[in-house]
Amino acid sequence: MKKILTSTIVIVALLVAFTSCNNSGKSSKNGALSSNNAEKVYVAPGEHDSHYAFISGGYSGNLTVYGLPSGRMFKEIPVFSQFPTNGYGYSEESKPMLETSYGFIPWDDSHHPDISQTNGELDGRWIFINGNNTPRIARVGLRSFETEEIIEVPNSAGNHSSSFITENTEYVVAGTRFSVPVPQRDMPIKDYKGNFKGALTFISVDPEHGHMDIKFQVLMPGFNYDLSHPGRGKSHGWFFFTTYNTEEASTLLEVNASQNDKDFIAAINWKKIEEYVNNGGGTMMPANYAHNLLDEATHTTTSTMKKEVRVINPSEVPGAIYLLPTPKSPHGCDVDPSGEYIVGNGKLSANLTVHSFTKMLDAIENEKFAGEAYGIPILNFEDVLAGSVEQPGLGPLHTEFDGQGNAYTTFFISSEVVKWKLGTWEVIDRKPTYYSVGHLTIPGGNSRKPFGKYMFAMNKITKDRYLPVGPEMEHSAQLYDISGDKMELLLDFPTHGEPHYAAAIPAEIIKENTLKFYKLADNKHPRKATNDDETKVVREGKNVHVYMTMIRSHFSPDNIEGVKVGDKVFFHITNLEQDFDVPHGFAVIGANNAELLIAPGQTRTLTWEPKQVGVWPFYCTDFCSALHQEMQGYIRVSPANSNIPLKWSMGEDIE
Ligand code: K7E
Ligand code: CUA
Repeated sequence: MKKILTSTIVIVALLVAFTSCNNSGKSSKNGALSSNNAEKVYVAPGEHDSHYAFISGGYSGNLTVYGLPSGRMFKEIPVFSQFPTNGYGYSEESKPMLETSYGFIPWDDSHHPDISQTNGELDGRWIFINGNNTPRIARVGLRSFETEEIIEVPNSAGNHSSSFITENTEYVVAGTRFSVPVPQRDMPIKDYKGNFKGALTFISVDPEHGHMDIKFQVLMPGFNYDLSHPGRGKSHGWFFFTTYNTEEASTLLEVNASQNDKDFIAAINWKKIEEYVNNGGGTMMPANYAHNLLDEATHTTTSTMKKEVRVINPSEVPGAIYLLPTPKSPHGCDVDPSGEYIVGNGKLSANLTVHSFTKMLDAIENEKFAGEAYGIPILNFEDVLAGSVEQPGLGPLHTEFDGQGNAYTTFFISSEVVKWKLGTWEVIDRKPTYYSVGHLTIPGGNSRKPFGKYMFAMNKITKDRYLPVGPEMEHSAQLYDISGDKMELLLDFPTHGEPHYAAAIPAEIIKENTLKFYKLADNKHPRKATNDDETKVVREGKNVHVYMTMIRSHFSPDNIEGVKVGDKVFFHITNLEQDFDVPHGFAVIGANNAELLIAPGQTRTLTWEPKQVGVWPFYCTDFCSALHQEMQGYIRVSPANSNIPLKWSMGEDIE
């Protein structure tokens, strides 16, 4: 009896010890409920977050900007989708950005943002992101936070293993998820096997301006190229792509593409191919793809159709391409900061496979091949295996690194993030995610220098995490503190669209360089008006061009007459403000597009086709001053056959 009592007392004492530990707030047991964790994400009013997070918008086609650790959304940057909020894709200056070989495409599905690098470290100049559906790569400037360039990717379909960049931003790489006939042609679907091709596209990036140009495409066997990452450090010069459907099935892929015990990671020595191309190698093939570029001085995008692309068949460059067997339908293809380890996240595999770059080079040198696929050497699984993490969880998708020798892998099916050690492959920690996690991001986690303080997981299913808002919820992200041995859940925050991947970066790398306004003196827009003397209305046949200015709190001109039904009116409006964060808006009744939100110093054009006779108002849409409501004007529309002369004024009546 006494013995039992004693042990009970010991247990109670232990429990008390644990509880008091909890009360001190040091234990992770209370999770996000502990006040200590609340402090870790609290950014006081007026204070700034320590990191930017750029989260892909998935089927919104855009890119959102968040602060960490607060989880506050600062901006949605329109990229592939029209954005009525500011007129992107509606204004005449921005419409060419959405031109493609299929015509004007106002939408896409964006997955993987990646920040430019210098020497393998994030330099914060640009962020690249892929359009998955109509294959495109976009470059967003991180001075203006605007989409500056989009290049279409020919011979591609489902541009998914994109847009990852090499460690000096030499290339942004785009791989096709769906293999297709190259060139496209009318052929039976059942003849897929052996006839379809998977294009891996290397797009060079001009080091000064970031301008993109397709350097070459490698026409690989007709597998699905799912994800990719560049080598870095010792493996710089190589690029790695996961594949699935090495069965080359064209129907019921959930069964037919899950037959092979192992698919491949394709290792591409792009340096070697680049050298071959620089010496005139490869074949120019007819193609049709758009290259859309924003001119900073005119604020205007021009779209050019390119007519050929350089293609390479793997057999042309011996020693440049190898296949690493990887179980089982791998999704993420992640390279650690040292460049030695290549993680293949086999969706259907019990273990997580890690390949060794050094072993791969050895096997290549000793020509230890297990066979070949379409002439591409296949290495032996055992020869390239660095190790595997045994039974870490179910449904691994993506891995990132903290720069301290640890890797963090998401598991979709078991809804968790698992932390494990590179080299020993032991599992160190696991934390649940809510629910069904896809990608995860560590600031710089996709570079040689991760800033391993935070990690956030982007989840596919939100369910009960927020107040219900009908059958569809915004997706949810979860922020963890990873500075200790164990991960600590700090915060849930909603995201927009479907964030697949995100890129995050310490704020100081970007924030000092951001643009406050466009300098009027540098404005080279051909239809600008930089003072009231330059305002005018000009008729060119049925087209009426209005050269207008806006400043707190009026438009000039604000009365216009002489426009007729059947005319096409172009409002070219320059915002004369030279101050941070003073945009004005412009909207006119019955316009079949959207408003314009015009940044200080910028010129934007809205097209309006008046269909009804009358006197129609236009107004500023952004509450810009105490007299914002007074910022309005009228345009008189007369019958098509009228001879009311074209006149305009501001501050006096039209006589
Ligand atoms: Cu959603 Cu990177 Cu497109 Cu995985 S991908 S989740
Ligand atoms: Cu300008 Cu409101």
